[in-house]
Amino acid sequence: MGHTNGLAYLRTDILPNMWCPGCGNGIVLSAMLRAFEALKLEHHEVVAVSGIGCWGKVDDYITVNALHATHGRALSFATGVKAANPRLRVLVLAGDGDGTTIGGNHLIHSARRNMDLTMIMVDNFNYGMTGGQYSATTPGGRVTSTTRGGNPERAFDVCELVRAAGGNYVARQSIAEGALIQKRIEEGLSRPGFSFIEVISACTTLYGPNNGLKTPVDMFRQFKEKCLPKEKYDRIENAAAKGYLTTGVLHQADAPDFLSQYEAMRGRLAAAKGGRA
Ligand SMILES: Cc1ncc(C[n+]2csc(CCOP(=O)(O)OP(=O)(O)O)c2C)c(N)n1
Repeated sequence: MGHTNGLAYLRTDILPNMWCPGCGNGIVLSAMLRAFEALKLEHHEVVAVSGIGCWGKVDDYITVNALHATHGRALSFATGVKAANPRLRVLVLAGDGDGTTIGGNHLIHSARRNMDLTMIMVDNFNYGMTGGQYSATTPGGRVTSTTRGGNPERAFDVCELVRAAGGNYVARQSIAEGALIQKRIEEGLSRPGFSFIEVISACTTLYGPNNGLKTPVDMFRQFKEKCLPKEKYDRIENAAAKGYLTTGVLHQADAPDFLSQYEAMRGRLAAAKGGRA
């Protein structure tokens, strides 16, 4: 395949896409397609499993194999696909609601199991598709359609959660860093075990305007100011409390992934039975 800047994986017959003007999903999509091309992935060896939501609609725009799963359960379908055919590269494409709220339990256990999947979670801090309800990543105090007086709950740091649960690779970038998103996806796809990439993104119709960021440019400005690599982040006192987020590769480990442990178990059983698997 020649150099197509990712276009070889883009489904063009249904464009324009359904996303709102200024939405970050297009940036993540093009970074992902460029990553496929940089890794020279063949269409037949990739399966993208998406959940339900605005980002979940991404499977409409790609020409690799795609499975549009149920809300919050993309990881379960993806686990089944990978277990059935370990040669496939399986991606999970989910929003923050999908990945951490209704699907939070699956996220914890996919990381604990260290399933060889690459999850790209687009975090726009709310449920975009269904009208901007709050999610588990909506920061405290923020206004959404279900927290009109300011969110009384705290958000959790999903990258920390995945690291603590046992995922091999954890990274975060914002949509103001398209080339780095591509790099993280390439790294995630190249590493065995559970890879998690959080992309901080703009919901320019709901979350942004609800919180004083009236235009996509306002949201971009805020990401450039608040999403910082670790060296810069560490220089800010109480950075997390002030709404700053660390970007870059946040964790890397080489723990064995689920399927290699499973094969090792089968080998032990076969040996115990005198060679018959
Ligand atoms: C079991 C179930 N519950 C609720 C819904 C309704 N629903 C569809 S998408 C969505 C939220 C999507 O938000 P998020 O995952 O953050 O993705 P975004 O749309 O912001 O990209 C909800 C609640 C559903 N489809 N299925």
